[in-house]
Amino acid sequence: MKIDRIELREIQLPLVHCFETSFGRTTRRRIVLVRVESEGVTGWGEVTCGEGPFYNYETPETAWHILRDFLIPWTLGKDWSSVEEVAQCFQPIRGHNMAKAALENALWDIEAQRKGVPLWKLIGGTLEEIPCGVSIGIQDSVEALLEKIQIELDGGYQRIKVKVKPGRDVDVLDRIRRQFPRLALMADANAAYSLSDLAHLKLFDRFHLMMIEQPLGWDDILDHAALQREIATPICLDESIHSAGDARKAIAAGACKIINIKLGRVGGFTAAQRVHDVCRERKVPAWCGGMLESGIGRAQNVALSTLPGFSLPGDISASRRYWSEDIIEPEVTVTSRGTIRVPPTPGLGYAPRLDRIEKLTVRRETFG
Ligand code: OSB
Ligand code: MG
Repeated sequence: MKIDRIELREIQLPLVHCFETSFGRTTRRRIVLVRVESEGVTGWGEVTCGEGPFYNYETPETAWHILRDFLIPWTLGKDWSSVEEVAQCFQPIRGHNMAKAALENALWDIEAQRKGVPLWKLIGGTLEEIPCGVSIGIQDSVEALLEKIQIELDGGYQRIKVKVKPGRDVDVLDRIRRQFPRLALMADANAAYSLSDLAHLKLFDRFHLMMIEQPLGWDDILDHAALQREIATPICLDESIHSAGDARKAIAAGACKIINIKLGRVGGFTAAQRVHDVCRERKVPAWCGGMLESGIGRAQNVALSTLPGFSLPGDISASRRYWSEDIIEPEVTVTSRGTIRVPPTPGLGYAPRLDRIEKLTVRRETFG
């Protein structure tokens, strides 16, 4: 696989509804796209970081820098024997997994097209219809949240995740449980608590949540293990898991019973497969997380979710929950059963819309 040309673009895309978590509110996404040309085949990848260094330390600027000054010069013009070999070459860079993932995933797209197989099959996927849940941001009022939950349930989604933070947690969950006693419900804290909140976090047990996601420090494992010993609600780690090694250590320490796998956070499909394998060998359920992706990242999440260990509904929902118009054709749609049927066509299975991408582009740089 010879890499002939790479293009970086930043697009700006307003969200249909703003999205609020314990670390802030997003109204418009700044997304860096990577487009790779290799022997006549074009592949796309998406940098999934937030606008600011709050979910993790990456930003569109740091990703652009790492891609332009390191990852692109290291790969351009060379003939690679496999995508895994490229992933291996990225190893010496500490972190910056979302920058790495964007380029690596574009190469997986190319590889799938070249072999004439769907991307999801190439990475070892088996599920042809994947279960979907939604992640609902913090709302201005509990009434607004309850209304949103009802809308998503009417849409067929199989589980509801709500964002919580200190001061907006137990009372909110109590109201949800009163109205929806049997709802498949979970809460995501995005690292908003600490072990000193132990007594308070124990109160969550009464709501019979499927899990609580990342209650403690963004890079912590040990405190989560201490917390898991004290609460019945399964802990799911998101921010803390950057690699298969992290997953192995977190599970061994008893820090979580479930893992959220995000392509960007772990550095691309190669690493995501390894995290998946660690979970599967240890019978720890995994699911695919989301980062408010545009269609390109979203379509790659769909592919990842077909691996057999993704046994719980992911945060992968329809394009129209995020964008008035997505940048892929067809858009990602969800059935009335709350599932996505994966495309049978070779490659990504969703075509990037060049006209729309061009209109949304605010910055561009070409290499090679
Ligand atoms: O913690 O899962 C998270 C969005 C941005 C940053 C972090 C998270 C999220 C979500 C939204 O929960 C998932 C999605 O709908 O894409
Ligand atoms: Mg999360």
